[in-house]
Amino acid sequence: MGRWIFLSLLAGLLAWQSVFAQEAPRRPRGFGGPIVLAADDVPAFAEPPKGFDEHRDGIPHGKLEMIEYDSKTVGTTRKMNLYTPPGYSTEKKYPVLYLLHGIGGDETEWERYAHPEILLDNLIADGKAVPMIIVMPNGRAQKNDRSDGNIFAAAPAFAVFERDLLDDVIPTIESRYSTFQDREHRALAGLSMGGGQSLNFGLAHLDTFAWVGGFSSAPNTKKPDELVPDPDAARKLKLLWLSCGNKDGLIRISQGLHAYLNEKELPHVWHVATHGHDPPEWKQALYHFVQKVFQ
Ligand code: FER
Repeated sequence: MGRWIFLSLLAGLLAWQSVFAQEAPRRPRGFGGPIVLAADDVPAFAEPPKGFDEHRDGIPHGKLEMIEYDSKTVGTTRKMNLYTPPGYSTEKKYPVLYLLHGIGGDETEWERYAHPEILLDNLIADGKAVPMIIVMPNGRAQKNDRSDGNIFAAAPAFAVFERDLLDDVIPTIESRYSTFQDREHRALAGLSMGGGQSLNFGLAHLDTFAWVGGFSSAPNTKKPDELVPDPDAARKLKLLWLSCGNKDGLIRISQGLHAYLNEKELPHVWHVATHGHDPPEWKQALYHFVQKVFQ
């Protein structure tokens, strides 16, 4: 008898805790939200192998550098972080992945969160990713593009970045580096706010990008029928990628687009790993994404 009272008290406590856990905001603003998982909200890929994110001696290494460009859109000189693969040579041409950061980030965020240069050096050495250039620009297209003060106040500047990317960033890269210059050799992906940007801009410019990925996409993501008003036109994508952690209070945004794409029978990757809205999620998403592009 005592055991049953104990168990029902425990069950009651756990039930209250889960109600509380769903309702309590985990972040200051906007990141929360109930998480309701569907049967197909599961990983499409296994966890990366041990050591995938560790620098290896004895393999060729690429180069990371911070470069500057003049932005007509913003009217300032802006920075972007850039990875060139091992043995980069003007005798060859390379595809380019444009990789966008989140609302609190800047051009250094991907390097800090995921070390794309380590992931790529390892994958290229193992023949699992093609040598590519990775461009990590600053997606906050305004004169003060630092992530200080109220980071949500800069949300409109993340929409302005569409013009900076198309008119300033891409022409700069393609004039300074030895790149292919067609849609099949440009990929656009990003995390959270940058995931929303990638879906918004990539799906609106199917002639510019053939590979588009939204990682843990934020509420800046347009509604599914605005993103993909013409599912047949979007069939020319080589890859449409959606991923999100199953503990991420923003997952409803990716789930909504996934459901719409299923309804329209538009092929896409749906990868739901067991992370939150956090760097481990984005590191493994990038690891898998870069193995799917340009090949
Ligand atoms: C919001 C919640 C989160 C939002 C943006 C975010 C624009 C972005 C999160 C991120 O980039 O990590 O309501 O509105």
